[in-house]
Amino acid sequence: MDAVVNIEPFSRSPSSRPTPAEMRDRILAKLTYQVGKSPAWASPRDWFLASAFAVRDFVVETWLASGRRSYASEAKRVYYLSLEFLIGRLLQDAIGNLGLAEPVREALLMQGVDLDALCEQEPDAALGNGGLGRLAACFIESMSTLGVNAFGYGIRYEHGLFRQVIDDGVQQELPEDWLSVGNPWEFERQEIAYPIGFGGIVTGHIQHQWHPAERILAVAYDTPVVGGGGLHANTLRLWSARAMTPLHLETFNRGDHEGALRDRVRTESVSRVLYPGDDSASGQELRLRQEYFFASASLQDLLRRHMDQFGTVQTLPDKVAIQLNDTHPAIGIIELMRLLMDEHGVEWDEAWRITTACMSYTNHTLLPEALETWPVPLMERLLPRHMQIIYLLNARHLEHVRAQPGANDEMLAATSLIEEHHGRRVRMGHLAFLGSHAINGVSALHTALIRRSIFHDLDALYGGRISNKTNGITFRRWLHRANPGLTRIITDTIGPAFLTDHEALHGLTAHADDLGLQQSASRQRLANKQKLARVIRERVGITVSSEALFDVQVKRIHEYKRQILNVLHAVALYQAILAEPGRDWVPRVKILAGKAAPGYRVAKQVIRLAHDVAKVINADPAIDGRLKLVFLPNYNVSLAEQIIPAADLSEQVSTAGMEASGTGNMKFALNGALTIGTLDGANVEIRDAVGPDNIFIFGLTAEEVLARRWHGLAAHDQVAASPRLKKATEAIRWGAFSPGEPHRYTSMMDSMIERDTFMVASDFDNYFETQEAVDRLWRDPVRWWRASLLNTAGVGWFSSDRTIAEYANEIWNIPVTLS
Ligand code: 26V
Repeated sequence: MDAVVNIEPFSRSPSSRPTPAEMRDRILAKLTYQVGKSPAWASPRDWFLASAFAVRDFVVETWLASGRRSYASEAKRVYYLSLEFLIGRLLQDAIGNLGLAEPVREALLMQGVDLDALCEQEPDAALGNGGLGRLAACFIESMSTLGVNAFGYGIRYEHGLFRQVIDDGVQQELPEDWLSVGNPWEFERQEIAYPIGFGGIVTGHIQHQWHPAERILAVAYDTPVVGGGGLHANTLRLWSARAMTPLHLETFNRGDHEGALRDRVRTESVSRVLYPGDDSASGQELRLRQEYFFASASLQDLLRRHMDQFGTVQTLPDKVAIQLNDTHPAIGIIELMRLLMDEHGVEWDEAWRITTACMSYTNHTLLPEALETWPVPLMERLLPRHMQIIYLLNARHLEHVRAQPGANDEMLAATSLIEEHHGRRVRMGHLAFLGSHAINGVSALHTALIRRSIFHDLDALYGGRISNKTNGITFRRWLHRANPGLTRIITDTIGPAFLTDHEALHGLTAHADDLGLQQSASRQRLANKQKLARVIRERVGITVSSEALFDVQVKRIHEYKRQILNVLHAVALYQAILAEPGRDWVPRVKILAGKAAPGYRVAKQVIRLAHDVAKVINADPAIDGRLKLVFLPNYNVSLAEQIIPAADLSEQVSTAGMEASGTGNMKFALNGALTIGTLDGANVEIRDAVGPDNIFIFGLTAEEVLARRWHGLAAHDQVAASPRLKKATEAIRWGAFSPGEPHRYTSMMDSMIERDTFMVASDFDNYFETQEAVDRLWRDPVRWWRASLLNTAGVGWFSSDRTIAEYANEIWNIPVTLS
């Protein structure tokens, strides 16, 4: 097996680098005294825990020193508020960032333990749904790398994103239990706990007082996150809900044993599970409770820290930058106002100045169904004081709107914090905009679109706040660790500078025609593909050839991401091969993975269709292995780390204008996969970075999508004009892939043709032809591998270090220079 962690971009000073023997002693001490096992009886999990504890000691040294430095320097701190942190496994990351790979590997070898196998023991921390949560994880690691003093604030969900099991093509959701093996990375901080109120009444007129009917405790759990180079570590502080009183003793003594615990169970449900939707604002009260719970705890915590050190709230904007990751923590704007006014006696205007100077907000979606709004009655019941503040804020804001030349009712309705159309609801996006001095989109196109659409009117009123911050990914996880082989090859070609300076990857451009390098890269890809082929065989029992083109689409299942386009291509290609079996077809393995939100019926149908189509194609002897379709269940961060380095082709085919950025697209390109994609999200910037000849762009542009929506969406003409599309959709429609239930997909196909909301029919032919262009390039390995190397060389800019430097310099007012 390949070494998972064999690249040491960062060398520790010799005095702080343990020898393998010292490392072994440290691990054995942890095994003995912390895990309580002797080596002879230790299970792989015990070894994992012992190693994690031993590595953690180094992390903690950096962490405590960072904390001391941060305090002494009085430097401004960033607070990144996110309901999701999709951090995945941490051991490899910590080892790699600390530069401890060799001593740890050798130490374990001395005990006959393989580090790579041991890393597999770690549960994948899935405290997030998808892109938004993974971005937060990359960001906190980059902030540590750049030495930006930061806290990530979120919720310590007892159960992360559900485990996906596929039963005969049907997705089942099983609870996830990442904490059951024990979490060696976290420190419980019983003493750091804040009361969080809900409900009740408000008294007072000038000085208001909220008397919540219910109070629960938010208890801190800290995880240190060490940056690349091991010089700085930040804190990921996750809040856990705890009842104020653990047990109602009187009830218990009366013999009502369950009743005695009822309150506690209810209270603690706030941090029990992550919401598994990534598509629609769930109207559930529990989610609003989660949002307020973590926003309030975080703000109380950062205010206390500031007061302890500086003694006055006046200086808050000089010392504190609060980044809202989407609108989920936007109630924090009102909570900060409440704390400043009701608890610190600050006047409204001053409180508003402080709040807006501290807050900034990132928008991650344009999808109307994902734009959060909360029913006014619910907010009034749960957060009565906050609702008062919202009304007052809205009154002042609408006064400003009315003062505009040409102000009218339409303008007032569009910009009000309260939506009046579908029952009265609070618009969290508007609130986040009003309460922030900076608002950003996550790719150039997305930012242009939010300026034009959802924030058009607010931008006109409060201009100059919107800017773009194109997303990024941490190369340490997504290249150095996930693809050590390629990392080694790049190092051998251009030296190690790129390991710490992402722009140095450009140096690879000059070597793109080097046949020796091309061959090394292709050999490495083959090895990665062989590894993935083994995973595929083990998990789903399908045998695939590593020589075939690996065509990969992995992401949440969503109509706008158009996995259906990919499945339709599989069907059309299948039919084409059957029609001309003698042709020299390029062998392809299509690999799909991703979870559907449990309540998202169409997304689950797409998964089922992929399985039905796969069953037929994979078993057809006439195809002779030239086309395979594989759906890998339970996609998560660690599976992504195995899949992405093995991809030849990256599918980024969302309907133009709908994918805010995408970050998987960056991971694939960095690892040398070529992209087939639409001009959507960051694909646009990836095309500019790698050059139009090294990416396969197809489909309608965002402008054209808009125009077509305007002209109506029926796709009869497209289907009639495309024999290929007609044949593929008809086959699915009449049950060729679901003979036991022939009409399983009839309405799905009909709706695509009657109202092609996602432009699948419109884009299909162009997509199919572009896939043919992919095949042509594949037949020319010298050109293919040149393009692949140019992808890796071109995407250095998509490092999250660059993204964080932009946030720091342009939003947080924290000067940061990249190496
Ligand atoms: C909304 C909701 C609604 C309630 C249930 C839970 C839930 C969870 C998430 C969301 C918003 C999803 C927004 C999101 O994930 N956007 C993605 O953000 C990525 C990072 O910026 C970006 O690359 C993706 O294009 C974008 O879809």
